[in-house]
Amino acid sequence: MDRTARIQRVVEIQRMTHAGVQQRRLRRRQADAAQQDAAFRQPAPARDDREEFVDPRGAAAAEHAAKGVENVAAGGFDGACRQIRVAGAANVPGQRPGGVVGHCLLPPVPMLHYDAQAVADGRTTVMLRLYYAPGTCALATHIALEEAGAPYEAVLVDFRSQGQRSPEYLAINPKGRVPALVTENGTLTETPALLCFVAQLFPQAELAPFADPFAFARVQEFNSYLCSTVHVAHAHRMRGARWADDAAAIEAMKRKVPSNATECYALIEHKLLKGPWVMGERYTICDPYLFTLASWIEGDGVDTAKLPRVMEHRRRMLARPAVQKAVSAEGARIP
Ligand SMILES: N[C@@H](CCC(=O)N[C@@H](CS)C(=O)NCC(=O)O)C(=O)O
Repeated sequence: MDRTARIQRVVEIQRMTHAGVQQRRLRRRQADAAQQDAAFRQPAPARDDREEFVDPRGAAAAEHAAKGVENVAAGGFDGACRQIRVAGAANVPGQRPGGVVGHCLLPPVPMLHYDAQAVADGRTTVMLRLYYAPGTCALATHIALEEAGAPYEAVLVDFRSQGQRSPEYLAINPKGRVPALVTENGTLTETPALLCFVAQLFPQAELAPFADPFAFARVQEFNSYLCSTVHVAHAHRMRGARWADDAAAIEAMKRKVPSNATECYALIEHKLLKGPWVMGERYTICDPYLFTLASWIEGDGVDTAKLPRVMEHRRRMLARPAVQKAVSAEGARIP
């Protein structure tokens, strides 16, 4: 065997070993996912208002399982070489199957495999599942999933019947809130975390500047502000009972919403929103989040005439196909 042949043989052995490890990891993850899937696909109680919790794909999935159709997954993160490949070109326009579509500059993350074509064909149930209620903060993640071309399904949680507090939903998200994102590795909550997860999982969509620690910290800074301050200021309008039992105190908190929200949006208008997108020239995961929370400001009693840049950002967002798709899928009303 000459030197070239020997090198080729070594490379081939390494490739096969790597593939074997990947296969075993994949099977383990699929078993975990199937277990979790089975738990929340339990039939809903015989109550009409709980029907939203019956996963529409449940029947199809059960049918596939009965036929022994295996989940097919062949793309995703390659933790070792820190590259991201796609199995099918379906969610990455212009990319050939198996092509490297991006580089993950962060430490290797657990492998996650999604085959958009297999999902589309119904050969697999391996996908992301977003629990949402229309027009809530879950819209931000919904938009990000659309922007990323992610294989996902959106499952409605019916707030009118207090679905977020039903035992079925609490089994998925014990916080009793939306959004919740069910992944192969477990269920994630908290919008900034979900947005970051989507951006990292689909790096080809370039939804966050992962390569630049400072720029990425700015993204986190902005989204943390929306989550911990802006959203909370808004929540005092309808969810005052979280903080007080006394009716007068709840009313007092409600009265404070317009001034608190106005203060938050003045800061965004004058200091934080760089334009045209939140972080400047590049669209990031800050944009769907701002868009979502800013769709509440009229209801919060904020004078939108004083926020021309925030309003322009909202219009700019509405022109994006991904935003239109998520908004119309939810039937969300954007003023
Ligand atoms: N910090 C959480 C907040 C989640 C949250 O409060 N969601 C609201 C909708 S915008 C909700 O589910 N409310 C239901 C309730 O309070 O019962 C996040 O950013 O994801």
